[in-house]
Amino acid sequence: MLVAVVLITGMSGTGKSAALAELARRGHRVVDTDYGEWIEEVPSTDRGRAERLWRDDRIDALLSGHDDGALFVSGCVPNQGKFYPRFDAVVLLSAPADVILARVAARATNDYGKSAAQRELILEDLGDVEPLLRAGATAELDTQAALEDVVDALERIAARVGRLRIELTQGDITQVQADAIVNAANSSLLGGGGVDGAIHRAGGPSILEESRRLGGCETGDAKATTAGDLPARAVIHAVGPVWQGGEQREDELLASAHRRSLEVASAAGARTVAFPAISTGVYRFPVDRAARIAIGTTANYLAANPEVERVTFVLFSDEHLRAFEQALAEITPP
Ligand code: AR6
Repeated sequence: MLVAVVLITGMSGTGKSAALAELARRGHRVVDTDYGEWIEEVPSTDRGRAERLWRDDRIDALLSGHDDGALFVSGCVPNQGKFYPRFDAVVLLSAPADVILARVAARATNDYGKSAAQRELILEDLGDVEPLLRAGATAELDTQAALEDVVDALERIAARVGRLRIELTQGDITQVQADAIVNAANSSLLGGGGVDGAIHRAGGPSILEESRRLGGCETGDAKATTAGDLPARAVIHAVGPVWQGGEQREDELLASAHRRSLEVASAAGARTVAFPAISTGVYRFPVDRAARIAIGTTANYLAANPEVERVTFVLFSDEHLRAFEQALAEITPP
């Protein structure tokens, strides 16, 4: 799943609680800041009613402590705007005034809006406050739609804005913990030097035994075996292109080797995948160029495939690490 923090805001009666309950039912982490520890009441206001504000320290800890999957936070308080930069999306839930009034009159969970004075305030807020929320929101959803559709849309928003789950590390890929380890193989799939040799040595002979039955692999494709003694579920044997100057579809074939590796890893149920810098050793692919292709292809795949939680590139040398850091910086918003 992506790392994404989404604020769901909107006036009373627009369906924040219902959306949150459904998101929780679907397994997402949710926090309703209308209740409990998140709010402090501040006495003075221009309208003579106590103002309910987010407690900065608590909200700050909530947002900075979240680092896995989607977190949906709901709330509607005057001081929420200062936290907008910390959210990946701010979604306004809205509905026409008559729909809102009918909902608050009918709801059993919350007494707010049952009195004539409160109904008056709701209408006033719709006029004054909702336009401010709209101006700060990155998306708006009309909650006259079925709850299922509203929540589907919220999930799509989280998937779209989620931050990349690509990590870089320097070291030996056979020492890295991941569900699937990608090998930079050759089309015979019968072993070789470099990272291929290291994986076969660390994984033991069963990997080669299985590989023999696969009948080789085209350049740009990938095939899986089990991982032998390695602490992974699978080894994905990818065949990158030999660099021949750049006119022999090398870029396309290297992208394809990454995409196919991720597809095969997904099919094997892997949530975490580790890659070496395919083709940049014996196959002499220029490292900067290979890094951009590897990172770009992986980012596109992850954006469309939330079931893969994390991809780690395990880089052997300082030079490789720097090239991948640069490529990652180029596609990461500041
Ligand atoms: N962990 C992580 N990266 C490594 C490791 C390791 N243990 N060992 C080497 N690397 P290469 P290729 C780096 O040559 O260019 C084999 O013989 C290495 O520094 O392993 O795709 C196959 O059988 C380089 O950055 O793969 C093929 O015949 C990167 O891994 C051929 O080499 C890839 O280097 C494939 O050549």
